[in-house]
Amino acid sequence: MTVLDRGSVEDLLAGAPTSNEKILSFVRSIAERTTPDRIEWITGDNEQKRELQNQLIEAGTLKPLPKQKDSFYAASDPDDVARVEERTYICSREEADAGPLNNWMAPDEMKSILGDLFAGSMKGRTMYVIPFVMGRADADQPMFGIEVTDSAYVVLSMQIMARCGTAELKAIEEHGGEFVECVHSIGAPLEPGQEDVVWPCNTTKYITHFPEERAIWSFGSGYGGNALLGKKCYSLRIASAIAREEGWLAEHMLILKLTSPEGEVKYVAAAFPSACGKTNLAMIEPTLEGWKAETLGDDIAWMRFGEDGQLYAVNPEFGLFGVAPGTGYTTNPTAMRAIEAGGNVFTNVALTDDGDVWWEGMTEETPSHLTDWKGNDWTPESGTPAAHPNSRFCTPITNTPTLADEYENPNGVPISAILFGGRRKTTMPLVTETKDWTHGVFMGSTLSSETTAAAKGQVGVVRRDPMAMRPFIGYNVGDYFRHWLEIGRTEGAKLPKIFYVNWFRRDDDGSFLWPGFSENSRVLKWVFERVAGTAEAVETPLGHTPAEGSLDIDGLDVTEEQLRKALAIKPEEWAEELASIEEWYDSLGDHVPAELKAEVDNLRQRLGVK
Ligand code: GTP
Ligand code: SPV
Ligand code: MN
Repeated sequence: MTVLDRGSVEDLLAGAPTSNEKILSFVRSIAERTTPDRIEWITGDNEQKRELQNQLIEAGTLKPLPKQKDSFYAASDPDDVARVEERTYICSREEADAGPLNNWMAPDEMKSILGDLFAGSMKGRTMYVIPFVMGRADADQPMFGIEVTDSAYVVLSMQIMARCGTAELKAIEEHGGEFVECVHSIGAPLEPGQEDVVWPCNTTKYITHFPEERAIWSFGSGYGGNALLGKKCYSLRIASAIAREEGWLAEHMLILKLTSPEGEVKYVAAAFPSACGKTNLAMIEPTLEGWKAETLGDDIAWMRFGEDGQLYAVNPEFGLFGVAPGTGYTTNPTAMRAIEAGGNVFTNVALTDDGDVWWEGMTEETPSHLTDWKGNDWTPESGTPAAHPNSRFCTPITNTPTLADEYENPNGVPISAILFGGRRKTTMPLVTETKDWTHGVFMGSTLSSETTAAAKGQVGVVRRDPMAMRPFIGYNVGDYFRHWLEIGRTEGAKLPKIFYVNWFRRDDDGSFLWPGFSENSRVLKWVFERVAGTAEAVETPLGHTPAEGSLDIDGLDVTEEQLRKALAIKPEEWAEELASIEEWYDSLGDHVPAELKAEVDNLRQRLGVK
C-alpha cells in the first residue's frame, strides 16, 4: 500500500479554508492515514451541492426524480440497509463503563484494528470535510462536529440532517476549535483504473465510539445511522455520555407542541424504539375538533433544566430520516406534504414506471408494476416488499408544514409530559400515567418492544429497549438509569409527568385494538388534560389509566369494550412480564439502582401476583 508522503498531504491541504491548527491537524492526520486523492471542504453552497449530485448521478448512485422537486433516489448494497448493532462498539477505557448492553473493546485494541482498516481506505477517492453543528451555533453550549467521509452520498444526506458548511467552520473556530471528531470511510479504496460500483461499502463494518475522547470512527457502511455520524453516533451515544457528566439528557425522543381548543400550550416528548412511531406522532394531525399539534423533532431530543426548573428540549437535527413504508396520505399526511416540498434523498424505496418513488402504504392502490429496491421488476404478485422495510426518506425538517416556530429557539421548549412506548401485541395498556418520577423511570427502564427492520437482525421478537435507547446509550445502562433518577432529584426541578403508551396491542383475532396514527391525538388530549389536572383517572397497579369516559372516543370506530381491552392490565400477562423484568434487571449486573429493583417488588405487590 502506498502511503502519501507528508508533502503530498500538505498539497491536498493547500487552500484549506481554515488556519485553525486543531482542525487542520485532525484533517491532516486522517488524510495521512486514509490517503485520499483529493480533499474537499464542504461549504454548504448550492454550486458545490449540484456538483456532488451530478457526480453521484454519473456514478449511478443517485437517480434524479423527474416527478419531484430537487429529489433523488438511491439504492444501497442489499447488505447495507440498516444500523448494525452487533458491529457497534463503545470503546471506553473501562469495560464496566460500556456496560452489558454495548459491545466493548479497549480503546487501544480498537484503534489498532481501525488503524489497519483505515490505512489507505480512501485511496482513489475524495475525502470530504463536513463541519457541522448539532442544534444551533447560537446555542448557549453549541455542539460542533467535523465529519470526514469518502462518501458523497453521506455528504448530501448530512447536509439535510445537520447544519453544515463554511458558517459552521467559522463558528467552530470562534468557539476555540472544540468539536467531536467523526471519521467515516465506506472502506472501498479504488485502484487506478478500477471501476467503481453504485454503492461501494465493505463487508467488514465497525461503528465505534470513544466517549472519553469524544471521537467516532465508522467503517464499511454508507447507510443511515452507521454513516451520518451527527445522528445516532454523536447526538445519542457521545451526547448521552456528555449529558451524564453535565447533568442533562440526550434521548431518542420526538418533541411535539400541543395546543388545546382554549389556546393553552403544552410540549410533549416521546421515546419509542426505532420504527415504532416517533415520526408519525411528531407529525400528527389531530382528529379532535379544535386541537392543534405542531412538530419540533421526530427522533432526538436534548433536554436541559432551565432557570425555572423545567426541562427544556431542543431537537439537534435539521432533517427527517423517516421510515418510508407505512407513510401515506391517510397515516401521515404531514410527512407526505413535507416530502412534496422537495429536496429529498430516498434510499431503498421502489421506483414507478414514470420515474417516481413508491413504497408500501404510500397509496391505497398498489401500482401494477414497479422496480423494487433491488432493481428488479416487481408486481403485486412478486411476494416480496417493493421497498425495503427500512427504506427511508431524508427530508429537510423545514419542509414540515406543521413545524412549530419554537424549532428555531436555541433554548428549546419546556416539556410537560414524557411518553415511553413500544410495540407490544399484549400486556402493555394503551396509556398509563406513572405514579411519580422514579416509577416513570422504572417503566422507561423496562420498556419492551418487538424488534423492527431498523436494525439488522430478526424482526418481531420482544426485547427490552430501555427508554428506546438500548442501541444508543454511550455508557453503562445501569449508570444511565441512575442518571435518570438523579435528574429527578435535581434541586428545584419541575419534572414532567411520565406516561407509558402502546399503540400496537392486538385483539384475539390479531387486529389492532387501537386505530393509532392520527387517532393517537385522543391519547395526547388525555395526557394534556392529566398535566392540566382536568382529566379523570382510575388508580391501577401500573399507575393511572383513563376513567370511563375520560378518553375521548367520540365519533371513533372503537367500542367501549375494545377500549377496555386496550387498557386492560391482565394479571396472567403481568406474572410473566414481572418474571421477564426481573430477569432483565439481573442480566444488567450490579449497576442497576436498588430503587428500580424495589419498584419490581412494589409492582408485584400491587398486582397481587406471585
Ligand atoms: P425511527 O426513525 O426508526 O426511529 O422510527 P420512528 O419511531 O420514527 O417510527 P415511524 O413513525 O417512522 O413509524 C414506523 C412504522 O410504524 C411505520 O410503518 C408506521 O406506519 C408504523 N406506525 C406508526 N404509528 C403507528 C400507530 O399509531 N399504529 C400502528 N399500528 N402503526 C404505527
Ligand atoms: C433509527 O434506527 O432509530 C433511526 C434510523 O432513526 S438511523 O438513522 O439509521 O439510526
Ligand atoms: Mn430513530
